[in-house]
Amino acid sequence: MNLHLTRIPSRWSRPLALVAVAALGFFHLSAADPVITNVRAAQREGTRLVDIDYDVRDPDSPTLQIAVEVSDNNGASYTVPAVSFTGDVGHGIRPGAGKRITWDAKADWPNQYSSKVRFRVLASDVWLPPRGMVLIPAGVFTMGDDRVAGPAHPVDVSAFAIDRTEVTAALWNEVRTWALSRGYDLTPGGSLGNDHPIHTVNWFDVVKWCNARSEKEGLVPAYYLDEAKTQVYRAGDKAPFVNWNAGYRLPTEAEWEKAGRGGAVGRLYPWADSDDISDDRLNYNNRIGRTTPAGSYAANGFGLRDMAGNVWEWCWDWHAEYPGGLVTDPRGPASGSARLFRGGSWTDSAESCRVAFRYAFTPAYRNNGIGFRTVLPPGQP
Ligand SMILES: [Ca+2]
Ligand SMILES: [Ca+2]
Repeated sequence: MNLHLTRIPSRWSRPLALVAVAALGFFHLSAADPVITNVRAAQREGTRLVDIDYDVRDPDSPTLQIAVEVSDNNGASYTVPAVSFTGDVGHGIRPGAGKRITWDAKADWPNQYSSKVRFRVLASDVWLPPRGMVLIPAGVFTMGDDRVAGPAHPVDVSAFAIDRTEVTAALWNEVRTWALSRGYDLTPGGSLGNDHPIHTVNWFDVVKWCNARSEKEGLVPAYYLDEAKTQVYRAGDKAPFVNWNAGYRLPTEAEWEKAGRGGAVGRLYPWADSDDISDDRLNYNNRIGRTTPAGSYAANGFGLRDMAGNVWEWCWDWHAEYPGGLVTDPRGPASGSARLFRGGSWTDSAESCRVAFRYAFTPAYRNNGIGFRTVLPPGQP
């Protein structure tokens, strides 16, 4: 543990802080814990920025979650409201030496000075989904509903993360802008504004966009033109090959329905307390006559919004009849003529918004009632 005291330049009328140091920590879970060593901290001269250096090793985890906590009482408690960190902190940090985090103390802790500041760096190898996504636990659920689209049958689904809301126009545009100069052909789509869901995007558009989102974030893309998965799918209308344990992709129909049910059993809609529908639960049936901003209605049991209504959501699968018995991670048939979408839209009836309701159309179809959300397999940095 090192301690550095830094004299603040005189132009600072209320000198900030100082200092330093250290610590380590961990949480962990997989076979080998991450271990943090060699933590050093120093205030950058003439500024209220603090550089926190550390090394972290973990032989069996490609990436880690790193957090920092700040104490102003020599480590008795770590309660300084510090959030303005940049550098090797947060999600997807690769183990290694010479990591650096910078804390903007001016932003978080203005006009403070203390000689009792300590930093604690924490590492976890438990995978957590990125901001805006929810981790859906592995396990069996009952897919289908004999009242809607049956037969109801047990499906075992591996864990996955899924977007809390439909993909918004803002996110669509951010990724599309990045992607257009990198070999992607992506439609502008349509929307009523940045916080509304993107719509008027066909199945090919959204699959390519998933790849663009992955590449933009440094993830391995999910969709390829070739079976060897060397040629990333970026343009044209294809039925791509899939790396199921890579970056962003569409949910399978089973993943979508499991997410949509929110952990509830035997319900018609994504809410657990009733089989009734009402205008305050979702945007449907032309009650409003347009999309609403993504996430305008209450979340289901998994914290997901608009799983019923607003816009339909494309899924991976070609349409086919359900099998009868237990299936594990079903992905639909290898070929077909129509791709599924789920959940109903702002213009559709209550029946279409039931969580087991299935609808499918040619993948080239675009409509102002169809959008999507993405999933991400666990373990992706
Ligand atoms: Ca580990
Ligand atoms: Ca929806």
